[in-house]
Amino acid sequence: MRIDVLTLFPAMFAGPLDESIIKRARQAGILNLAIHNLRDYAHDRHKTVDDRPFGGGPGMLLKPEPIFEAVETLARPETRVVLLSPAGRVFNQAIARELARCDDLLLISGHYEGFDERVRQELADDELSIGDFVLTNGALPAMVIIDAVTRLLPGVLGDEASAADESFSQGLLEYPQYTRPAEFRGLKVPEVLLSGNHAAIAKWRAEQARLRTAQRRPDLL
Ligand code: 21W
Repeated sequence: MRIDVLTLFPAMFAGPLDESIIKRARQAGILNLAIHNLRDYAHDRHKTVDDRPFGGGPGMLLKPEPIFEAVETLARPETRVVLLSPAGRVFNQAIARELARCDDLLLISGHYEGFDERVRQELADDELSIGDFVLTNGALPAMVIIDAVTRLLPGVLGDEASAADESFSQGLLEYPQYTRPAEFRGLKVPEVLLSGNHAAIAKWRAEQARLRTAQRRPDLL
C-alpha cells in the first residue's frame, strides 16, 4: 500500500513512523510512505498557504490553490483522498479495515481554522476525525490512522498477534491479564488462572471481559 501525507509539519512525522512494526512494514515494502510539505506547492514569494476567511471571523483558512496543486500532482484517479479535520466522521476499527483495502491513500492534514470548503467539495473522498477533542493540527491524527491501517496489511503482524486481535475484537474490552510472579507485594493472581483448568479459565475471562465492558464501555454491549 502507498500512503502520501500532505502537511505543513513534515518534521512531526520523523520518529513515530520509524519505529517497531511500522518501520518493519516499510522495510519490507508493504507500506510505501511519503510525507510532503504543503508549502512546497505554494509559489508566491512568501509561500503563502493560508488566508483570512471571507465574511470575517477569527483564524486563518488553508488556501485552495496549494492543496489542489498538491493533490493533482500526488493522486492518481483511484487514490482515496482523505481530509483530516475535527468535522470528519469519527475514525474506528471498521474504517481502518476499509482503508487497509485501498492501494493508494492520500491524507491531508489540516491546521489553523480549517480548509476552504472547495477542497472538501472537489478533492476529498472522505473526511475523518480521530475523536471529540481539539488538537493543534492533523499530523498526529494522520499518524494514528497510518498506524492502525498498516498493522492490518497482510504480512505486517505475525499470525499470533493477528489471531489475538480476532479474539479480542469480539466487541468487548480485554479481560485482566497477569504474568509472574504469582504474588507481588501481597497482590495475588486470581486462583483460577493458576489452576490449569482451561474451561474454567475461558469462562472467567469471558465473565471479566463482559463485566469490564459493562462498567467502562456500556455503549459496546
Ligand atoms: C482544530 C482544526 C480546531 C479546526 C469553523 C469556524 C484533524 C483533529 C484535526 C483544528 C478546528 C482531528 C472553526 C480530532 C482534531 C485537526 C486542528 C476548529 C473552528 N470552524 N481529530 N471555526 N481532533 N485539528 N475550527 O483536532 O486538524 S483530525
